[in-house]
Amino acid sequence: MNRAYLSIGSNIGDRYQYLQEAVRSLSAVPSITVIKLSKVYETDPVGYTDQAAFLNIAVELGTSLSPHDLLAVCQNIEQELGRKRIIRWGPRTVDLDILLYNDENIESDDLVIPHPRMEERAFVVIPLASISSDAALLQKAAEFDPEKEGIRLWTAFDGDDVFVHTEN
Ligand code: PH2
Ligand code: MG
Ligand code: MG
Repeated sequence: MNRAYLSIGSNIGDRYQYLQEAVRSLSAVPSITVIKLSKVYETDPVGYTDQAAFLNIAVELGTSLSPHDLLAVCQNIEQELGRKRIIRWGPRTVDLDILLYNDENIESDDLVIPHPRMEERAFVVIPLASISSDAALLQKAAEFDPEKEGIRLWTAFDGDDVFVHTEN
């Protein structure tokens, strides 16, 4: 089983519901197991700043899919949830980015792993470090000042119960 970490973000419409739908869609794929979810963070927009605040989470997956097949799943989910690519780094209903896949380094035209900008982005590193035991990552997260970076805890609970176990 391969171990992958994703970052999921939304800043249009019912952001929380988009995160939920994205996680539900991931866990509905037979070759994917959702192992761990971070809490939900509300984060000021980075890159293109004239847009609404995001909700961001990090997700740990077990999967038998290759990195490229996992990318295809992520892009399908983005399409199903109505994402339109209009502005680079602009508003999106939902964005699923593969951050890490085992310890692999992948550089192809459509996929670069580790995600090339992850370490400079507090909205990625802080949620990710919260579900990781990687010392270097925890160190990186500790170097960010969440207030200065515009990152706030949005839910006080871990996502696992709310996002994954929907049968009750
Ligand atoms: N995603 C981007 C660009 N800027 N800012 C925040 N806060 N959260 C995001 O997920 C995000 C962003 C491109 O994917
Ligand atoms: Mg992104
Ligand atoms: Mg993306």
